[in-house]
Amino acid sequence: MIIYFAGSIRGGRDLQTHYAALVTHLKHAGHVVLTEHVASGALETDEGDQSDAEIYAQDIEWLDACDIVIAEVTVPSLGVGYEIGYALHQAHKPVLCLCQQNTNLSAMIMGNPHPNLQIRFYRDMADAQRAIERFMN
Ligand code: 6IA
Repeated sequence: MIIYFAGSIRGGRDLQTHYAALVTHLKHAGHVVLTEHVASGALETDEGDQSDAEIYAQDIEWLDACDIVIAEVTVPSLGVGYEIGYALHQAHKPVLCLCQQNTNLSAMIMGNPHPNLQIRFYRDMADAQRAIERFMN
């Protein structure tokens, strides 16, 4: 599968190691992850050379091209929220939101009844990986 992985960048990088573990898991399972940079440990110091307009255009192109979106939504991020809305309502892609247990997740995600949206709260990485497998099946 071609996967768009979404995770907080300017919203905060507290869970970067979780993003990296999830992206590694997806790649080991044979999937293509279009957005590997979201999991990069170097992003805090080096955002790269792209302008914001170029980043936006590239990400929209990838959202249109992917098979599914997997979003780690524990750390609130305007960009991730926008991507989820775009994926569901414009690109018509299935979206899995993964969230650590005991997170006060936004009502705009929790309350969205869209049939292509699944939200799963996880205890640990193994639990998150099981949620991904169930979503893909
Ligand atoms: O509002 P945030 O920055 O937290 O939004 C994060 C989300 O927006 C991620 O899921 C990304 O898909 C997207 N996004 C935000 N910034 C970038 C970015 N910056 N590059 C690609 N996607 C981004 C520069 C990164 C660098 C490696 C060139």
